[in-house]
Amino acid sequence: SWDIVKKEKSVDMIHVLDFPYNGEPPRDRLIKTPLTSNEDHFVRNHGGIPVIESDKWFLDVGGLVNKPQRLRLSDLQNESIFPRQSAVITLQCSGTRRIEQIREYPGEGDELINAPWGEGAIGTARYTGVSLKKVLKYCGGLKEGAHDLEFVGVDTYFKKGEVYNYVVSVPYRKARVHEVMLAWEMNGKPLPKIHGYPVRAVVFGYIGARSVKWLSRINVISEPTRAPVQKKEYLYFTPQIGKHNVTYSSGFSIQDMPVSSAIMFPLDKSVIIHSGSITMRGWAFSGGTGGNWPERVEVSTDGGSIWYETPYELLSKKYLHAWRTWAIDVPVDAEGWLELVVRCWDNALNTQPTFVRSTWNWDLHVTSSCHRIKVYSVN
Ligand code: MTE
Ligand code: MO
Repeated sequence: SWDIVKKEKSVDMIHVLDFPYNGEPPRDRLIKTPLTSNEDHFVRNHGGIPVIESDKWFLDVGGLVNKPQRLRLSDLQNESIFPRQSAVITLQCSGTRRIEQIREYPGEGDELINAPWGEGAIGTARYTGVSLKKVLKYCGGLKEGAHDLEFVGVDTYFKKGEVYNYVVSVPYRKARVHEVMLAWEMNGKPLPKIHGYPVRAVVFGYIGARSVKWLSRINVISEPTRAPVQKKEYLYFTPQIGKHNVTYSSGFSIQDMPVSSAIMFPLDKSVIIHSGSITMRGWAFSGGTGGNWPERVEVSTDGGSIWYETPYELLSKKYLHAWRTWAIDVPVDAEGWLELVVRCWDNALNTQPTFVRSTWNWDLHVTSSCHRIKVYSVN
């Protein structure tokens, strides 16, 4: 798999885990362009990188559908059967900014699973493929009791001595509104191997974990899958839960990504020599179903007393399921250590928790509190 990493990813990716390979791009570069290049897009893997030949690949669609089908890539790409779907989508791992929760309290989770992500486990690309709803229609529609869609990846991973396939599910209502795509193109190029070649699911506005790469099978089922990734991972626990008292059923399955944001420039702990204003840059994103968007991004240089609204955005709101990158020159008189903060409001007036500790949870998911860094100001 290192050959694939070397070929498909930028040389200066930050390796969050070496095996399974997990990487995020350098902070300052990620937000320079509204669309993330394939080379710079973060990678999150649970196991190895399968190498699949596209002409040998097929997708089985079964379970609670009237006419189960085996589809090849050429079937999915046949536009007389399936119209194309193309959309600009931000994928965000639920582990983004986990490092802040680790600093607060490391928890006792499985470190192979709990990669110590910074602010770069997020990326935005144009994906092209077909809407899963059309594929299910082609399979004769759903049978009575159909409620969830189970996605099976061909990759395997090890946990506590057992071998599993990567399997998760999403509710059918997500596909009903055309927010699940079976994608074979990323930014106009065939999906890179590391991102799921030849076909992956892309689930808009959900945590990245549901967007299964190297897709091999879709089962229509009556309730969320019992597969371990669904039942034992990506659960949201109360702050009282830890390894000593965890019952997996007490956590709920994380699906929608809430509003969040991050400062990508300047870097934490840097010294800034300036003459009255400093530049801040970063991203803001709001997931969910039906499309929420970052409506307002505000920054503070005093830990969150006075806020300044960022004046411009680099990616238009016409992309309902994409992030917004922002930049601002904020006035600064003070010398010495400053606490820079960002917070975002989405169109539904959701905003971010104030501190990391407000939403600390045992598996260290969804660090969506206001992002805070410290810089030393020399005026
Ligand atoms: N699909 C498979 N088959 N195996 C995986 O390990 N990881 C998931 C998801 N799909 C995973 C997967 C997680 S947790 C995330 S965040 C996204 O893929 C990351 O997608 P990317 O690597 O293309 O950025
Ligand atoms: Mo993830």
